Amino acid sequence: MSSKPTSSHAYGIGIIAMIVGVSIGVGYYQMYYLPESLAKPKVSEEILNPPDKIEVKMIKGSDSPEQKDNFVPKLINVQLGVDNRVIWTNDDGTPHTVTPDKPTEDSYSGEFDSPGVVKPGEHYEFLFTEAAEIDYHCSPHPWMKGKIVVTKQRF
Ligand SMILES: [Cu+2]
Repeated sequence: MSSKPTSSHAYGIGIIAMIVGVSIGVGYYQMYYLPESLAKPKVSEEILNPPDKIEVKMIKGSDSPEQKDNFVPKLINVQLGVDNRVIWTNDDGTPHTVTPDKPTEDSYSGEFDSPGVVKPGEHYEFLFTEAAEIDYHCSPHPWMKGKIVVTKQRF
């Protein structure tokens, strides 16, 4: 039997210290962790640095509506963590754009849309970080059409 008055006093201080500690923790979580986690989604390392990439060419003569092929390949199947970086290169002699049929945004990379035109010899690059299905075209040449299907890794 040893219930000295000092031990219950120490117990009270312990409780107060714990309450202070928890509220500092909650405050820290709300001030720093929460805004940061809301601003940018967590994206895995494999998706941020995929081992492979996909190249789409805007081939010569794409500016002609008579020509069947323009964005080559027309349909691309993108796998997150494998080849989710896509590069469009303009091999034609006319400026083109990569424009989604309807506004499309990736939560990490932002708006999918080439800023202005892609001049001959230049390219537009985009890192897809989430599943999506996007139909796109070239705005000065609406007969130029392509499709992107982004899926999760299949294993
Ligand atoms: Cu074009």
